[in-house]
Amino acid sequence: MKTPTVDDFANLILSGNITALSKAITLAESKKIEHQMMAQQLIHQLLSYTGESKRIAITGVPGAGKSTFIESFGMFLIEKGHKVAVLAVDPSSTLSKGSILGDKTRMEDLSRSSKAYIRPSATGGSLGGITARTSEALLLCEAAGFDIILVETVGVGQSEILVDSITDFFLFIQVSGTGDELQGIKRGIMEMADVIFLNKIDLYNEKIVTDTRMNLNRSLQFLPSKPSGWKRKILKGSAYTNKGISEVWDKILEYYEITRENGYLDQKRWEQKNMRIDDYLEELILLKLKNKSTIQSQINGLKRDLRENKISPFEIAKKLIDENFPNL
Ligand SMILES: Nc1nc2c(ncn2[C@@H]2O[C@H](COP(=O)(O)OP(=O)(O)OP(=O)(O)O)[C@@H](O)[C@H]2O)c(=O)[nH]1
Ligand SMILES: [Mg+2]
Repeated sequence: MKTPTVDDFANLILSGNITALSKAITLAESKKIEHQMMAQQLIHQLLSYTGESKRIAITGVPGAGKSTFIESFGMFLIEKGHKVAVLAVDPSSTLSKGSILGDKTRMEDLSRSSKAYIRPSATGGSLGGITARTSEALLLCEAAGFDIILVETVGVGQSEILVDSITDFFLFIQVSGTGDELQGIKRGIMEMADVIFLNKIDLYNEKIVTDTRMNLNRSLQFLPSKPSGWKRKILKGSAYTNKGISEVWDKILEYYEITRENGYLDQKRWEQKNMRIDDYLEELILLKLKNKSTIQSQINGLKRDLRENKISPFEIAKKLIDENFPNL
């Protein structure tokens, strides 16, 4: 069989072919430069078919119910006629070797549906790398006709900043409970949240849920208002029983209406695109440097001085840049 050209590939993706989509994402994630370049050619071909989806971040501490929520929410959206892609981002996955996110056992119906596509965690050496890879996967999913992209990440630190830089809307899943649990939520995450979904209300009595909501509301009052003009909302429900799922969707639709109207959505996406330039600059410079055949011998030549504290690691890096890119 002849090797598919970029054109063949692009046409398959545009026709919604999932095998081609998966292959394209794998190419984009590959460490091999020729694979990455092919993925970039593809993305170039497909760019005019991207940008139409709703890009939604779903985060929360481990066990909050993100995957269960995505299963219920995803099926709800499919019933409404949407096509849903789920991407998982886990910056720690290079350490833990594999990810618990994008866990298909929690998304059984969704993973069986022809209207859904689930892609477990992207791996990548650097944070910038993971962001770039996930945004490439996102664009490819859009070209394949997915109009809702859910990006799942675990809310424990830097990962949600990363995810915020590729999505439009930020949903934070929180378990109902006592005030103690709330103190565990980082202020930064609360600031980013557009909707906080108090999950698992089937497990708690109404008073606990109401108290949690009140406490959360109080904390929200101390946060600066969002540049989108959107006021953070707290909703409650259960990913198990589907309670509250449609309310989340209503809020998301409201959010898009407001931010399309006031220009924030365009502005945010524009800023995100500009941030990607920085990601790629870092990556390409590093790649160019590492591909130079003389680089290793240059470094080796300086190692003795490094060991003897005659030169610092910074000075070595600077020297390499200055010598290899004299015009920079
Ligand atoms: N009772 C109840 N249990 C829930 C609900 N949502 C999720 N769970 C349970 O909570 C546990 C964790 O759910 P997951 O969906 O895997 O949570 P997660 O946030 O994706 O977890 P990680 O991917 O490990 O970060 C599972 O045992 C779910 O069955 C809910 O609304 N009610
Ligand atoms: Mg999960």
